[in-house]
Amino acid sequence: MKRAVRNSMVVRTLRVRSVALLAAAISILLAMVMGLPGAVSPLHAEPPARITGKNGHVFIVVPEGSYEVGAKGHERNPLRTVTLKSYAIAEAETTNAQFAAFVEATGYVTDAEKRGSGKVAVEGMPDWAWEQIPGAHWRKPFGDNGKSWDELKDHPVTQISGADAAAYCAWLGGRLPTLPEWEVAARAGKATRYPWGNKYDVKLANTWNGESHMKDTKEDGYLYTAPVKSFPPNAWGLYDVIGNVFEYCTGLPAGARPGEEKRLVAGRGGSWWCSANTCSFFNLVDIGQMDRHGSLANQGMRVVVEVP
Ligand SMILES: [Ca+2]
Repeated sequence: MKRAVRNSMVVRTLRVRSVALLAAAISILLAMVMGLPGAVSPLHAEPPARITGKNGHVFIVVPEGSYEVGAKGHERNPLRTVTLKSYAIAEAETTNAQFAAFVEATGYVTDAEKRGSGKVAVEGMPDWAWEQIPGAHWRKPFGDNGKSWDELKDHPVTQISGADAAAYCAWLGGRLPTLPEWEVAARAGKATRYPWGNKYDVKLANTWNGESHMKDTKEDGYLYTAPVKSFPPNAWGLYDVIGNVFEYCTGLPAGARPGEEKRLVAGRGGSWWCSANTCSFFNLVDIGQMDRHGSLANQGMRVVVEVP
C-alpha cells in the first residue's frame, strides 16, 4: 500500500514537472514569436539556411554581402567583386512535376507548344547537331519517341524557353537568378572552376561522357537528364549547379550588344548534352546564351525568391 502511495506521488511529481517544462517551452516559443525583449527571433539571429516555399521548393538563403565572381582574363565573365542583397535560391532545378502543377493551375502554354516543336539531340547524332522535332515540348521533351513528363516527374523540366521559365517564376512570386546571383550560390564560397575543385570529376555531375555524341559511355550513370539531386550538393546545399540542364539567368555576359537582352537569355552550368569536345560550359565560369523563345531538351531553370 505504502509503495502504491509512493508510486502515485512519483507519478504526480513527474506530471507537475512535465507541465512546468511544457509551460516554460510554450513561453519561450511565445517570446520568440512575439519578439519580447531578450528573446531571439529565429528570423533575425542567423539568416535561415533553408526556407520551404511554394510548390515543393526548398530555398537556400544567400546572405547579403560582397562576393568575387568571374575569372581572370575571361572576356564574358571577368574577375570582379559584386555586392548583392540577400536572396533565396532553390536548392534544386525545377522538376517536371512542379512545372505540371503550374500548368494545371494556370493553363499556361509554352513557346514550344505554340510553335509545335522543340530542339532535340540524341545519342548517335554528330556533335553540335540538333533537330527541330515536331511535338517535342515539356510534356514530351524528346518528342513522340521519348519518355513523357509523367515518367520523368523528378527530372528537371526541359523544352521551356527563357520566357516560359520567367512565367513559372512569376507564378511562384519569384524570378530567375541574375548571372552574379547564380554564380555566387553555385560557387558557395569557392573560387575553383567546379564546386569540388579545379579538376573535373565525371562522377559528380551529369554531363556527356565520351569523345563525341555518337556514343555516351555513361560514366556518370545518365544518358539524358537525371532526377534532380542525384549528385552531391555544393557546400551550401545546391544540387546540380553543374550539368543536368542549363539554368536560365537574367542579364547577359560582358560584351553583349545593347538590346540583345530582348532577344537572348543567358544560361549557366552546362547540361547532360555538354561534352569536353563540344559545349564545355559545365563549370562555374562560362556563360551560355540562347534565343529567349528557343526550347531545347537540355534547358531548364532554378528559381529565386526574395528573403521574407
Ligand atoms: Ca550523363
